[in-house]
Amino acid sequence: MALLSILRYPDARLHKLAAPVTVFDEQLKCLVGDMAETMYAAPGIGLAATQVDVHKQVIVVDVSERRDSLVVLVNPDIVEASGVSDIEEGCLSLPGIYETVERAERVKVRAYDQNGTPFTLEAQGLLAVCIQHEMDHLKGRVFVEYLSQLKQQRIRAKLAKQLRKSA
Ligand code: K1U
Ligand code: ZN
Repeated sequence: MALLSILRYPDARLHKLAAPVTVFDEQLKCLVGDMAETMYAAPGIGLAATQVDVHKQVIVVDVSERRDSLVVLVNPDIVEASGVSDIEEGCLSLPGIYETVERAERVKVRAYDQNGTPFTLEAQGLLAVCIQHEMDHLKGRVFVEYLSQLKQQRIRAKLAKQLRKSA
């Protein structure tokens, strides 16, 4: 397995649309393994393939405290959504930025695992929010894009300052 580098906002590649996976092969399993290792090392509770510059519909998520409950979602599709959640979100592509975005509190998701086996997952709370956040990445959308233009400007300025400091 390998650690992958994570694209930083406002990299234009974060806005690419991910294509559905059509072949469930060793290359896909390798990508899933590398993404999980990268997410745990970051550390994060989710990661979308888009963030590692692979434009396929693949997500890994683990919101457990013990970091032992990996969920792999290939070609995820939300078939039911209800309620309103206002959990604060972070993003490995925008380190240090935390904002609340309105999401569904509960979702029912249909997806495939890395072997091509279909399954349905009913999620709520942080897991539901994280899945919606990662699915947005697959559509080329970053969570801060739900915020006002003024907030987005401030965030871009903060990230630019962070970059200058680290250079
Ligand atoms: O960049 C990402 O998509 C991952 C992101 C997922 C997420 C977090 C919170 C709400 C919605 C989606 C993160 O994992 S940011 C890091 C983070 O939240 C975290 C890291 C370590 C322990 C606990 C949380
Ligand atoms: Zn993110």
